[in-house]
Amino acid sequence: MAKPLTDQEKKKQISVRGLAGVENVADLKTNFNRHLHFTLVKDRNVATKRDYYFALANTVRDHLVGRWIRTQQHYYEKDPKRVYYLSLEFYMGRTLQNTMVNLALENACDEATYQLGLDMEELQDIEEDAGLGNGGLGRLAACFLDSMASLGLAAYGYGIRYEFGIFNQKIVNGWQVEEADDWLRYGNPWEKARPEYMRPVHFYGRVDHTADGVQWVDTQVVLALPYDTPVPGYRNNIVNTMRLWSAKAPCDFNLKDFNVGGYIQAVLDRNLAENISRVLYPNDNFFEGKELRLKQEYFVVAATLQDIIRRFKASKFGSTEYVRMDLSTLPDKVAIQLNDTHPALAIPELMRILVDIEKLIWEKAWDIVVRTCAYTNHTVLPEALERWPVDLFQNLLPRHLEIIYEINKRHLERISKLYPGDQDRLRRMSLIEEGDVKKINMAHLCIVGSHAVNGVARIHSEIIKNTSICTKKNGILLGHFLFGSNHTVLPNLNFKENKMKFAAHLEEHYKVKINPTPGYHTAKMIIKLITSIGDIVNNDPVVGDRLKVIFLENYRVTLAEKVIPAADLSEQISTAGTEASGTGNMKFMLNGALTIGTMDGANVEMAEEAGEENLFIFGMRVHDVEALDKKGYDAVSYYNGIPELKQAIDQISGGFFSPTQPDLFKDLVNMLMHHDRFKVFADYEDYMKCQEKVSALYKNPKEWTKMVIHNIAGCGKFSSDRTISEYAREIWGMEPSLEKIAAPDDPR
Ligand code: D6G
Repeated sequence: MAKPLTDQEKKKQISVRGLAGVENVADLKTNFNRHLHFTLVKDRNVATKRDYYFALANTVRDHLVGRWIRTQQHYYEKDPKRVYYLSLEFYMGRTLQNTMVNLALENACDEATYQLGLDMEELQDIEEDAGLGNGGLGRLAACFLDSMASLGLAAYGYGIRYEFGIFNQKIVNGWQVEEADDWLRYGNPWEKARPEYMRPVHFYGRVDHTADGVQWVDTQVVLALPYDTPVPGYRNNIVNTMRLWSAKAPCDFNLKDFNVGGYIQAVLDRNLAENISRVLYPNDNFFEGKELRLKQEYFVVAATLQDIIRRFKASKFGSTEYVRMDLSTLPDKVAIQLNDTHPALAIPELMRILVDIEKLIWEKAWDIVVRTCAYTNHTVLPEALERWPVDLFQNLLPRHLEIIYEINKRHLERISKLYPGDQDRLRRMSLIEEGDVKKINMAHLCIVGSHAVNGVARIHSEIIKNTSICTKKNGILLGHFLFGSNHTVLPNLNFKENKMKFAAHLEEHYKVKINPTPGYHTAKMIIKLITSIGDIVNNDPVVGDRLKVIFLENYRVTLAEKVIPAADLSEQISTAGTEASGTGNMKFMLNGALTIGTMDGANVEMAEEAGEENLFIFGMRVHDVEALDKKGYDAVSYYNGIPELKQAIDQISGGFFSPTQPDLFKDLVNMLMHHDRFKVFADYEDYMKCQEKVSALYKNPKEWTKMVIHNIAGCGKFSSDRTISEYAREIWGMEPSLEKIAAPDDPR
């Protein structure tokens, strides 16, 4: 408990806190004590700080409940078009502060906790981050949910309630070690389980083609149990829903043999079915073709589509005779946004529902699917693109494979009509890639099955454009982040290596195998290199206190909130054409850091908005990179031609930073010299020159500040509210609104 303040300190604090609302404060205190007593079953003699956090969280949550129910009633009443944001990741971070801010309760809660002798910030720090994402893609989904609620859209986030989110990173002797992120250990005050809305999801089995139509039979069933989390809009009384599915084994799971040994084993095996929602794959921009991941992707899609159709049929509009007959008006009332290809199975699954279950003819069903679905592409890196082996599909989702083949057949027929004899084009655009292992290209499936495809920054869309791809530039929650709330977007610093320990933990306890493989070896070595350079630089008497090299352990939403506002210079230095957008770049810009960066991703538009002269731009443009590719990139010639570069590389490979293991970084240097896809040496000289400019300007605070002001002033465009307004109008056919709905009576 915080030390009580003196009267004088108290007076000062109250005047700083301003108008907390005396009545509100008294109610909050009463409710806080009520929750401590009735919900947590504690008194103040035995309550821990965590109990106080839970009491506060529950007190604040009470203010959401009426708004949440009201909003959902309002949607049933008005029956607007609904948008469903399907994502394998929602990186929400913490919820308490954001909720208090959006409900305008922050000052009153601060005062109430203060009067109770508690320190609100200290309590807020107890909340676990909901780390159900790797970085940008997941954080974007979280920002979007918030903006959709603030803009009054009838929106739903649908995903998976992973029991373990992104691992906790520990640095031990300079190396990364992972720890399981047991974020639900103490319970989650923000979610509400809804076992009454449980849905079956089928796997495996075989397909029967009968006179009555197609049937997928002999399947294994796993139940999807929804947990609802409220998503409040900014002071508009709207509370939308994020529904995350958790896997539950059915009661009769594996209970075929009724002898005792069989029974015990069957109960123990329930874990296997429930593994589906056990853990978030820590893959950022990297595709790992594991069956468990494919199960996760189908699990979320199958459960969500059942829910969407159930809600559509229950709506005023959907329950009319005509609509019940053929679902052809679904796209008028439902928009489904696919966050990358991860939920791409929504396309064949919706086809299966419409054709096999609702008995629509193929053409009609296909028209509904395409008009309902839209797809956002997040990366051009080939190693990130999802390409599932056909064999895996054949076994796990045999009916979906048939449907994908049929989609492809019709797609290729169309192309051959448009481009007769163009075999190469057919091969390029096919959903099925031939080769040693036949694979399904999920990006192609999404493009064919959607009415809108968008990239996340202008330059990114230009790179991926070939069909009807448009741009919806990424955005971030501006106001919220400036207030220091949890709605930050992570810069691209995800450290995914050495998952050995975590993998072993999962294997031992849950028989889940994840592959902690060499894909991340390089990144792991880079972390070790950074910490090793830190060891040398930070102990150098000549350098002294002027420079410290620190690798920030366990970078996550809450740490980003501390680091970003403190930074002067933001390094956004991806080789042009490799970073789709980035969102950390925007966040630094908003918080007064200047950017040193390449003309890549959203940097391009940041330079446009703030004026190119107000950023430190260096390096190759996309066309330079392409030209260099044609010519052939030769790292060795840069190494030989630039003495400082040569010295740095020689020090790394010669053991200057790893005296006890001189060869430690040899492989890393070898990669840079001979297999560097990112061609970083080609940008080196220009980067160093640009850093000289940064240093010179830093000595001139007046000029520096002027640049900062231009940057902050140019940030408006990077708001996720702006992004969502564009999605709503141009893709979903919905109109954003800043109107409030009526407030309910808050708890007294
Ligand atoms: C949320 C809020 C609750 C609502 C429930 C089901 O838990 O008030 O009743 O969702 O909403 P639908 O799935 O029926 O729209």
